[in-house]
Amino acid sequence: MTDSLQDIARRLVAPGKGILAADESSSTIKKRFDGIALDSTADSRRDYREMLFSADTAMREHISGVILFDETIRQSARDGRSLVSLIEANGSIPGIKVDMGAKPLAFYPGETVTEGLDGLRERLVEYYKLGARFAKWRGVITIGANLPTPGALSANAHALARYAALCQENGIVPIVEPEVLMDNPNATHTIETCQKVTEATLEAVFDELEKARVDLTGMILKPNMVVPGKDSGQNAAPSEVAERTVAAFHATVPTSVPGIAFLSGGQSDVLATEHLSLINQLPNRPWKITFSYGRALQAAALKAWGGKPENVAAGQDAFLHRARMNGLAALGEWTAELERQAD
Ligand code: 5MM
Repeated sequence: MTDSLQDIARRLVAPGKGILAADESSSTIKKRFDGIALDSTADSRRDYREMLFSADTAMREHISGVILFDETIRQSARDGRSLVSLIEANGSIPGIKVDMGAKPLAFYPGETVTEGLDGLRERLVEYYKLGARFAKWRGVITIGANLPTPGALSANAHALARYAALCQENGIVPIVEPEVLMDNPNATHTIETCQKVTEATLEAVFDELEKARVDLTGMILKPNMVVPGKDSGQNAAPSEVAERTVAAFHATVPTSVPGIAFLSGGQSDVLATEHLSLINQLPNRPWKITFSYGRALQAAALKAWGGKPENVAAGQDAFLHRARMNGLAALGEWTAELERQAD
């Protein structure tokens, strides 16, 4: 029997679990590999992802789903098994990034709209056959002088809603990711501005989702946390980040949405964990709240692996630690003491 959208969405936000965002496009993974002086080739990308997906304890206990890039969903491990089957063998759900990236929005200098709707229905049919049961689309919102504009907010929200409807039509759970950037060039905005823009963004997104007749019970929201811009000079207390983030959701996110899975957005890995844990200690949370981190789950593992076959176990240990810490944070049970115990 095929799982319903609601079953898949519920599994993605199961207690103590979250999503591994491993959907870096070719240019992004090249940047990450440059950091460890490793050439980005189809084989090195495969080796890296194989190292992560075959970290059995981390995957089985803490990773509910993995977001893949088009190349990765078609790749096989060194022993010939598909990378999709490695993920499934650990009880985790394969997912796929289906957007084609954020492109300049005509007549809106400094703003983008995410492309990829043309031909999406056919691509979703193929991805389903390849094993994907959920998908991801990221819209990017930039804060700056007079930005974001209502026009860019509405264009990105509309695209997210059309994507989400196509996913559900094809039995795939949409992860709806409207990211208000914290690390764009000259990100001097305050945490107050981030909260205002995050609320305006989520309001526009849910308005368009409703118009597109998307079933909110069969989707996951992947938002940013409410944090100051990286160049703001503001140091927000973790408790303030948690409170403002949840306040933004109360103002905008319908309670029929089953789950919220954060992006990390350029926060340090430990801070992203601490924020998530504090959020999960606040009262009155009608949604399951967890992680869908890319950098914050992978940075330490990538460094420990360093592109060397002899370091696979070290890379997997580092990944297990972050997955475990974030699994605790998803339950509101992370502590600095537990974080240190791994050192
Ligand atoms: C893993 O990074 C994802 C893909 O980015 P590109 O398309 O630019 O290569 C990205 O969409 C990611 O899934 C989310 O932003 C969350 O990742 P972070 O690193 O912000 O947690």
